[in-house]
Amino acid sequence: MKTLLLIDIQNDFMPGGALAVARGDEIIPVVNAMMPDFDLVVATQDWHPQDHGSFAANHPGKAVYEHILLDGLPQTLWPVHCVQNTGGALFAPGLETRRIQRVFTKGMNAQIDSYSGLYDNGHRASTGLSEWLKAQGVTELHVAGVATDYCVKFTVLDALAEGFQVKLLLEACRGVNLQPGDVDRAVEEMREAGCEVG
Ligand code: VGL
Ligand code: ZN
Repeated sequence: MKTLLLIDIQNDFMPGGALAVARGDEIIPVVNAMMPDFDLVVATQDWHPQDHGSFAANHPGKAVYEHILLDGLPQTLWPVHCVQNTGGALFAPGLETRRIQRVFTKGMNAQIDSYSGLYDNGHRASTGLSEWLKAQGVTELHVAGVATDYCVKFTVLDALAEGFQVKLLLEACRGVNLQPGDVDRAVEEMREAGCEVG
C-alpha cells in the first residue's frame, strides 16, 4: 500500500497566512502531481482551539517566538494559527483534497502542542494515525508538507519510532528556518534516525 502522508498543507502556513512558511505554496502542484502514484493519501490538519497554549496571544506579556514551559514541556510561542473552523485552518487552495482518503486533526488539547501527526509533544495521546495506518497494512510512508523543521520532522521521527519505513519527499516540503540552518539540521536529524531523503 504505497502511502502519501501530507502534513499541514493549510492556509495559515502558506504565504500571507498567520504562520507563513516561505514558498510553502510551491509544494501544492508538486504534491498534486504525485498523488496518482499512491494507493492511499492521508493528511494531517493542525486544528487548535482559540485558547491554545501555543499561541503567544494567550500569554500576556509574552511575544511570538519566545519560549515557555507549557504543562511542563518546552513550548515555542506562535502567532494564532489554524484555529478550528476558521479559513486559516482550511487546506490550501489548489490542493487536490478529493484524493485525500483520511484526515487526522491534531493540537486540539489547549494544554499541549502536537507537532507530530502521530502523538502530541509529550507522547501523552495518540491522534490515531499510527494505529489506523497499521490497520490498513501500511508499512512505508512518503511524507510531504510543512513545516520541514517542525511538524514534518516530528511526524517522521515518530513514524520511524513506530516501525514505519519513511521517505521524506524533500521537493514537496518547505520549512520555517526560525534560526538559519534549522531545515538542514532537521533533514540531517531525520536521515540519522533512518529516514530516506529523496
Ligand atoms: C506547525 C508550528 C506550530 C507546523 C504547527 O505545521 O509545522 N508549526 N504549529
Ligand atoms: Zn500549530
